[in-house]
Amino acid sequence: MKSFLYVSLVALLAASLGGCIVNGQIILTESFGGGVTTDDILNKEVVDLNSNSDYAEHKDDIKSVDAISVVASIKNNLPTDAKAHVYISDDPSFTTVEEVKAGAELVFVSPTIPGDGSLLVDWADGFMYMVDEKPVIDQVLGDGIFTVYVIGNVADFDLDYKAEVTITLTVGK
Ligand SMILES: [Ca+2]
Repeated sequence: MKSFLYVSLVALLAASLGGCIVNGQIILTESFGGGVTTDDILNKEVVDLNSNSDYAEHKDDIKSVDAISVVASIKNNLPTDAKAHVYISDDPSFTTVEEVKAGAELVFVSPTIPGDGSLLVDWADGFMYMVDEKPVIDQVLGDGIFTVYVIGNVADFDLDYKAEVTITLTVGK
């Protein structure tokens, strides 16, 4: 009985030590060069998380997606107040607002950007504007490749944006 207990404790200790070595949290940061997006010429960007070596190395060992936050700087080039709506999709072919709304998934809605003004979404509260994390989580757990579309919530929009998304993952075997 005693030796059995000893063996069990050793096994447990080995398992927890092993856990310390192979489990951990990693933080992926992806920048969106962005640029100007208008109702006439939509800006879109294909993201491939595999270009991040931490993601490529651990993508098969992801245990959970723990947090998603966004830092963004957005300038409104028109006099009308607007919000930026960020959509993602596996389909990189959309070129109109109608196609994006119909075929992509809305994940982020910015606060109002005043007409002819600008807005900064900082790291501390960027997560609050994620309206749906699931499509992003699905991409992270999937192939890591998706297209980001940014549109305005008004008929005529002209937004100049730059953004960075931070995704915190727990990985382990
Ligand atoms: Ca994908």
